[in-house]
Parts: sequence; C-alpha cells; structure tokens
Amino acid sequence: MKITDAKVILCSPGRNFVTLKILTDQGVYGLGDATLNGREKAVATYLEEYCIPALIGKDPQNTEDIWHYFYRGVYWKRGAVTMTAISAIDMALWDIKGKLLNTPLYNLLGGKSRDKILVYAHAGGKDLDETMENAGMEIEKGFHAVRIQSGIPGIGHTYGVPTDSKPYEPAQKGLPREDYWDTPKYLNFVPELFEKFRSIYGDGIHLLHDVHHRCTPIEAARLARELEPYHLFWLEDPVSGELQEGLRHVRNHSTTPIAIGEVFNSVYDYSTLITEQLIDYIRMPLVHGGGFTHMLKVAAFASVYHIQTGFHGATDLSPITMAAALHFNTAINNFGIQEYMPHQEIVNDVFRINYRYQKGYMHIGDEPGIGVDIDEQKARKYPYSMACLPVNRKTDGTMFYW
Ligand code: KDG
Ligand code: MG
Repeated sequence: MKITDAKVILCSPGRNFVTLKILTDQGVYGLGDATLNGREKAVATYLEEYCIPALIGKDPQNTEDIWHYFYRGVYWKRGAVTMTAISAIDMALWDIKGKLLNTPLYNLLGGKSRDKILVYAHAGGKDLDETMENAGMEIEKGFHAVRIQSGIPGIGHTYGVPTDSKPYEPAQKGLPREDYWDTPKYLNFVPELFEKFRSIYGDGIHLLHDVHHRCTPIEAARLARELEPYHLFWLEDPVSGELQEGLRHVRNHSTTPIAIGEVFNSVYDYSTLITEQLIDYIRMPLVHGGGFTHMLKVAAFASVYHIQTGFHGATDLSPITMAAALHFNTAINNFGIQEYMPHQEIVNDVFRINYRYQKGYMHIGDEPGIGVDIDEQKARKYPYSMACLPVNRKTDGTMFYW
C-alpha cells in the first residue's frame, strides 16, 4: 500500500484551521489537524515544502517508522511548527489505519476504558457577578466541571474573558493586540473569585482556573496555597512551563493540583515534571504533541507516576483534534478530564463531526478511523485570514507572557 498524494487545506469558518489530507492507492484517505494558532502558514509551508514530497510512496500503515522519519530523521527536532506538522501526519495515518481495519480509532489504542468522557466548560465574565451568572448557566447545561476566569478590577482585557457578549475567542484578526497586565492586582483578586463561587454553588462542582503562564514560581506558590480552601480540580499553567524546575516551588508549598503543557510539544518538556511528580495533569494535545504515536508514550510515561491527562481543547484545535482526543481519552487508563470549548456553528459547515455533548460528558461515534470529514468545496468558501493571539505588557510597558 502506498501514499499517492497529500494536500494542505487552509480555511477560516469563523477562525483559521489547517487540515492535512493524505491519499492512498487504495482510495482510503486520512485527515490530520495541523492548526497552530497565529502561525498557521508556517506549518502549512513546512508540510507542503518538506513533508509531503517525502511522504509520497511510503506505506501509510508504518506509523511508527514514518513518525521517526520526520522526528529522528530530521536534524532540527522539536519546536511547535515541526511537531504540529508531525502530529498532522500521524493523525492522518492513524485515521487511514482505522478506516482500513473498519474500526473506530479507540479500538486501536486499547479499546474502551470508559463509556463517556468528562469535560469541563468555560465560564468567564467581565466581573465577579457576570462570571457567577455565566458559571450558573454552564451548571444548568449539566457540566460537572467549570473553569472560571473573571475580569479583574483595574486591568483592561483579561485572559479568558469574552468581549462584546461574543463567545470567547483567543485570536483576533490582524496583528497582535497589546494588553496590559498587573500580577499583584490579579493575585489579590483570584481567591475572592473562588470564595464567591463556593458560597453560591457549594462544593459539588469541579473548579478549574488558568493562570496562563503569568506568575513567577514564588507567586504561583502563593496563589496555589491561597486557593487550597476551595479545592480546585486544577490550577493550570501557574508558571511558564519553559522552567520545569519552577514547579518545585509550587509543589513544595501547596496541595492544589497542577495542570501544564498546552504549549509543550515533546516528552522532554515533561521529563522533570513527571519524574519528580511536580504536576497532576498533562495538557499537551495530540495536535501539538506529535499525534497518537508520541502521545501514547507520553501518557504511558505519565501513568507510571499516577499523572493523568487533561488535554487542551480550545476553539483553535479543530474538530479533528477533538475527535482524536475523544478516541484517545476513551482508550487510555489515566484519562482525567477533557477541555471543551464548543466551536461556532459555522465550523460544522466545513467539518462533519462525530461527537456529541450530553450532561457533562462527550460521546464519540463509531465511524471507522477518527470519524471526522472535511468538505473541501465548502472550505474554499472561507479563505484564510491572518489572526493572532494578543501580547501582554506590564503596566510600565515591560514585555510579558501572554
Ligand atoms: O491558542 C491559544 C489558546 O488555545 C489558549 O490561550 C487557550 O489557554 C487556553 C486554554 O486553556 O484553553
Ligand atoms: Mg490554557
């Protein structure tokens, strides 16, 4: 069996997505997500110029060898662009494998370890009252786990808070917007947010929060400790993950569970964090973490240390990644939770999806392979349009993490 062709489909139904389609001499094709928010064309070019020509003629069933061909076989390893391209190739090849064997992908990853996938919703508001109201709406929809983010008095735009009553979307058209950030104001405010939630809704809902890389290790340690009374499911990205040792401070001072890694792309980003048990959940998604071939190894490594998965699932991960994650989450033993930020309705004009939400859980369909399809004709109706994530400055103008 041979790969005969592959193409990159760039489209923007409401937001940009990059999709890789791999075709074979048996008429079976596979799809992979190659979306890297705000850097879409870098991955598309990497695929088109370097990977696709090397894929033609290879046997698509050899997922392990092809993965290493593009990883070990290339001198310039790791990095978000390279790893997103490898992820898309790997997803598409596993999609083909499932279709050839006429079975849903979870069967090739270990079968069913569970019937439904626990997901968390997002509730963000411009202030405490709006956040509480939005959280109440998510609880009404049946969610058992809610991530709460709130506007902070004295700070303009805040991460995770929707503007103009539109659903939250991290990227904006054109060049990056410049936001301002004030860590002391944030640290003083956040405990109040959780206090308020618990006083209104009680202890029955899992609570999550994303610091979005904005604390130093010692600030993160303070926050994690001050949030202990509210029993968070997790505190996400309390520090920038580039300094793995920084998590030692957080761990030494607090029992609040920690999730990290939505910007990671390799098992080596996690090695200290896993072996020293400095975290509780891995966030690295299939689309940036090397696809199934690599993530199976990362999840197995984490499971040895009783660390669970909690994959990134914002709107910039395409429906292919969501379905892929649901197969993966169905199969592995150390699944923890899945992020669920629903795509806009217009996305379904291009992608045919095979999953559904019901009462706090997601359910994946039984179509062979990953089970998501793309309508290329419809995709052409929504051409790519540049959009970027914002950047952050401290109030004195110093460039900071976003
Ligand atoms: O592309 C970046 C977004 O997906 C990210 O900012 C969202 O942090 C995020 C999350 O936890 O969903
Ligand atoms: Mg995050």
